[in-house]
Amino acid sequence: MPTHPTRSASPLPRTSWLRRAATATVAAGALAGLIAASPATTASATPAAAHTTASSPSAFAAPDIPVANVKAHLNQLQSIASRNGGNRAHGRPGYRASIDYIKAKLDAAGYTTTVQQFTASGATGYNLIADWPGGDPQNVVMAGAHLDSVSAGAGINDNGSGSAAILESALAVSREGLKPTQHLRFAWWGAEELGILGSRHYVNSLPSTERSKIDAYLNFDMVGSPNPGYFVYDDDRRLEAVFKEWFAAKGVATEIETEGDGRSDHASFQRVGIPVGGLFTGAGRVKTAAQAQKWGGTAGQAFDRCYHRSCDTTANINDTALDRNSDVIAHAIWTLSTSR
Ligand code: DTR
Ligand code: CA
Ligand code: ZN
Ligand code: ZN
Repeated sequence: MPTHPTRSASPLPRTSWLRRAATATVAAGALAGLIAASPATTASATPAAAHTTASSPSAFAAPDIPVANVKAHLNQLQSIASRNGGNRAHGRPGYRASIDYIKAKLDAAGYTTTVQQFTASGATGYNLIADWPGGDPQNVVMAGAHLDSVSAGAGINDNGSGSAAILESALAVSREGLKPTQHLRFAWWGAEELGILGSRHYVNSLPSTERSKIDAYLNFDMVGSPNPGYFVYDDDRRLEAVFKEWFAAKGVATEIETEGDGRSDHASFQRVGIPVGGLFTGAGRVKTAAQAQKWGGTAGQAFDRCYHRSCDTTANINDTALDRNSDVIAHAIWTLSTSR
């Protein structure tokens, strides 16, 4: 993997033109190492005439994300698992069907989608990359979630929740006709449960000139845990603040995420110096009495007692946590992609 110049912990300053002086001009959506999985793999459509621009005040106010829409995606992922042996794991038909579901929604919404193939544990894996046409290709804001489940179950909280939340934000960008100043890119990763392999393949396949254009990668892995906590990644102060300030304005306490350093797809980006942020509502760790005091729920019980189990179904979701996190994800995407 080419060495990548170490980057500062927080995004480079506005005058990052120097960072790219030698950058070859590569269209944001043309990513090295992308292989069309099928003739219909790459599709694009001209988005509806956009009426929201970065200069208009509304560009800074993300819309409310209807949690019912997010749950409808989870219902679809549950049905996919039920029709495909009970899971959506890497290498299994349920995973490819999950990719196809999300890709169809994005193609219809005007995204330029690409399915990136890779091989892991002897099986073909797939990453889905979706670029929102427009924005400065030299300044990319990414949001991602792994789409694969463990083989034990449907993986609705882990990580249908993150996948559905960013999908609904991407669809809201289209509905609103957002014209961000930065280029917006979304990603759904394969084989995270095998060791963060899909996102690792994506980053390894990116030339360093493409990596240097990514100003931020936001990761959402488990954002609807049934006994939720509100944890914010603290890897980058600017990105952390975007989430924390939104929650504070809503009167929701947050804690720094400590369970997951290196345990999800943000690690693939962090290791090459790209600023990362994200949210987490908890997995197998037990909620303390102090945490139950501020967040509600049950002390002495795991944040998600169905973590990596067959009971991780649509019944394993806290709607309030899913709603709040879907809304703050949209807020972060709006804020970070219209900030120049
Ligand atoms: N690696 C995730 C679950 C996970 C556990 N701790 C954290 C912290 C932050 C993000 C994710 C996680 C998985 O099993 O998919
Ligand atoms: Ca909402
Ligand atoms: Zn997992
Ligand atoms: Zn996960």
